[in-house]
Formats: sequence, C-alpha cells, structure tokens
Amino acid sequence: MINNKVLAIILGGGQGSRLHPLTEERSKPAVPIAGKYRLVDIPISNCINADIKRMFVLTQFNSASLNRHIKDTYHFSFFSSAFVDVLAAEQTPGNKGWFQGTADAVRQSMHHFLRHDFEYALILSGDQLYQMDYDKMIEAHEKSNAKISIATIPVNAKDATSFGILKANDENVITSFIEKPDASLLPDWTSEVSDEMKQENRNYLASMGIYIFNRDLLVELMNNPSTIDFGKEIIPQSIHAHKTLSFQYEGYWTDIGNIDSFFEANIGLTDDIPKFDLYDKTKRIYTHARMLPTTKIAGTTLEKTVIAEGCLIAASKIEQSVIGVRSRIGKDSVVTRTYVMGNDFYETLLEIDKKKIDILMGIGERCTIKNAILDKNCRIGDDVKIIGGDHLEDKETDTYAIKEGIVVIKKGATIPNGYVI
Ligand code: ADQ
Ligand code: ADP
Repeated sequence: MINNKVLAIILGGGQGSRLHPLTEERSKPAVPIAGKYRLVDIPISNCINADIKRMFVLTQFNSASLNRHIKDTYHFSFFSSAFVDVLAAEQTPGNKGWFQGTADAVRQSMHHFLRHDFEYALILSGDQLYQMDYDKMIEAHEKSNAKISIATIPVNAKDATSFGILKANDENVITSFIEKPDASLLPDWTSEVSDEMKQENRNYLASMGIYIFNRDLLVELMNNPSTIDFGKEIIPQSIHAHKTLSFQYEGYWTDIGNIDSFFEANIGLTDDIPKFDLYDKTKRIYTHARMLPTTKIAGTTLEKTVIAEGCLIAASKIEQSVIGVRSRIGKDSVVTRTYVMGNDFYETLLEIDKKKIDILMGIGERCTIKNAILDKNCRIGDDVKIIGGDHLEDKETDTYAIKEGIVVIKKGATIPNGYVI
C-alpha cells in the first residue's frame, strides 16, 4: 500500500558550485552517477522502496536532462496517486528567482505541497549515497510522538566540522544542536556511541540532513520568512520548542556534494565489496530503462571495473574505473581510476562520414587516462594523456577543470590528438 501519510521533498541543490563543472549544463539532481543512474535516482529509489510514492524534487533551474529523465523513468499507474514532480525556483515579483537556502526552497514551494494530503513531510538531500529504510524512521517518529525527527549518524572529528552535530538524551530526544562547529568546540560535543563506532573514533552524532516534520509544524515554521536554512536556523531554533527525535543510522552513507567525494563514491563501486550495494534486490536503485545492446570488449585486461550497457571497448587495460553507458574506448588505451560517464547517443558510420568527424565520441587510441572524470559525450583524440593527481593545481579551461587533483573533462568537450594534461 502506498504510504499515504508521507510526502517526500528532495532538495536538489543550491546555487553552490561544489559540483561544477558537472553542473554547468544540467541541474544537480541530473548529474550522472555509477555509469547509468542520476543523483536523483538515489533518494527517489529509497522512497519507492519504502512505498513513499509522492515526491517533489526542488531544484534551482529546470534542466532539460532532469525533466526528461524523470518523465522517461518514473511511470506510475494511471490509477495511482504516485508522482515525481520537479519544482524549479520560480521568478516572481516577490523573489529574485533563486531559492536562498534549503528552508527558503521549501517555503517557496509550500503551496504545491499543501495541495496534497499528508501527515509528515520527509525532507531529503539530493546529494547523498545511501540505502535507508525511511519506514523505520517514520515508525520511530510516530511512536515517540515527536514533531520533528532527524536521521543521525556517528562521524569522526575530522568530518564533524562539516555537519550539524547534536546531542540526544536516553530517549533519543535531541537536547542540543550546533551547525558545522569549529574544531575548537568539538570536545563539548561527543556522544555515547556503540562499541563498533567507538573503535572507528566516530564519537560525534551528525545530522544526515534527512528530516521528518509534522505537517502543521512545517506550515507554522515556514510562516517565518526570515529563516533560510534548516541546519542554520530551523533546527537549532526548533529543538527546544518542539520534541525532536534523533533516529540513529549506522549503515553506509556518504555526502557526494563535491567533486572529490563524488569521484571517490563512484570509484568505490569498483571495490571487491562496495559499501554501496547496487546488487541488493530488496533495495533496488531505479533508473531510466534504455534497452541498450550488450557491451562488446576486445583484448582488454579488466581489473576491478564496472561497465554499463552498450559500450564498445578495445582498450588494452581498464582498472578501478566506472565506464558508463554507450562508452567507446579505442585500442591500446589505458584507463585507471577514472569515471567515464558515457554517451547520450551513438554516432553512426554514415554520420561520421557525412560530418567528417575526425575525433569520435569516446576515448581514442593509445591514450592514458588516470584520476579523471569524463562527462558525457566527450571526444578524446588519439595519444592523449590525462593524468590527474596531487601534482596538479586547481584550474579551469573551456574544456576541462582540475579540482583537488581530479581532472574533469566537460560535457561534449573535444580534446585534440596528442594533448597532455
Ligand atoms: P549541507 O549539506 O551543508 O548541510 P546544504 O548546503 O543546505 O547543507 O544542503 C542540503 C541539501 O539541500 C543538499 O542536497 C543541497 O544540494 C540542497 N540544497 C541546498 N540549497 C538548496 C536550495 N537553495 N534549493 C534546493 N536545494 C538546496 C546539511 C545540514 C547539516 C547536515 C548535512 C548533512 O545543514 O546539518 O549535517 O546537511 O549532509
Ligand atoms: P540517458 O542515457 O542519459 O538517460 P537518453 O538515453 O534518454 O539519455 O538519451 C540522451 C539524449 O540524447 C536523448 O534526449 C536523446 O534524444 C539525445 N540524443 C540522441 N541522439 C542524439 C544526437 N545524435 N545528438 C544529440 N542528442 C541526441
């Protein structure tokens, strides 16, 4: 039965440029991950797996790829009330056309939510990789008669400064909260955690940015136009006025909001036992069903590599890499620790001939590519060397950007034969 009590609100990204240049031409929820999915598929799939089938995705701008992806992927029965709707920031006389922060995004979209019956709003972040059963959180919320619940996870001191950190009493009711505390304040913010977490030095309880709000309270809180963010204002101001529960989670969860964490999360899928399990049939991750042909590989040594459908691969070696749909990799090329997002379409032999394309989509012959992300539809010529690493300084050109040693080739960029980065 559809979870009729819950309306999900997925926060699809602010103005921030943390995932730039992957977000240069698309909104953040549309960024491709794991070779065949998009960021937004993660929270949507978690919702579907918990039978929550009414979802709004809030995003800063309407991108064609996001709308097409949602429209082509999430087909619910005509007779069901299920939907996934994208709400992009709207320009009205009263606002400048951007969501100013997470709470502001929810506030500006309240009129859309209130048209639906729901008891609880489940507010989710659109840039996290995890598989969590929201049902258990909703159950705990109901049982405790809380007005707000926050999913929490133990983290170590290094990570604690980038999250909301909280303390809870024996009944898991949150008693104090601080958003992104300075390292000097941390000694006051440790919590009692399980032995397993203690061993990993994860002594701080962090907010996962996943919230349940009772409908009436959310309406009341959104009536105050001066609050911009959940983490900075709404949560710290609410915990003393309204019963707020900590729902502790200890499974795999990672923020993939910047290039470095996005890269590591993707490459992590090539581990022997990846922390994020795409093969668990009880926690399926859904995406666009493309009906692509199988992948063809000739003469390639593959080490710890995942390859999506429809690829044509003749490389000599691919190691610790994620190769996305319709990728083409030429002879004698070596690809290491790289996320190749793949292509949106195939170039036919006729097209190649007619347009006199000299650099085909994909990776050419005799290339060496390491520590890189290749966005969709890139054209990498022959004999190209792209070698990311700590030796590289951050920089940006028309065709690529370097962030924390990772080389990101922009969507549709052409890298000429023999080019070296
Ligand atoms: P941050 O992740 O720093 O901390 P924020 O930048 O507000 O918080 O982003 C939360 C989510 O909302 C992200 O998915 C982001 O893309 C999205 N988002 C941000 N601004 C938005 C906007 N204007 N419109 C639409 N979506 C927007 C928060 C909490 C911390 C908590 C961490 C956990 O504030 O307390 O620890 O999440 O990751
Ligand atoms: P994805 O694989 O990312 O989910 P699709 O399989 O839906 O995306 O295809 C991506 C988009 O590329 C589609 O909108 C498709 O129409 C478009 N596309 C297909 N062929 C071409 C082409 N020759 N030139 C540009 N875009 C194309």
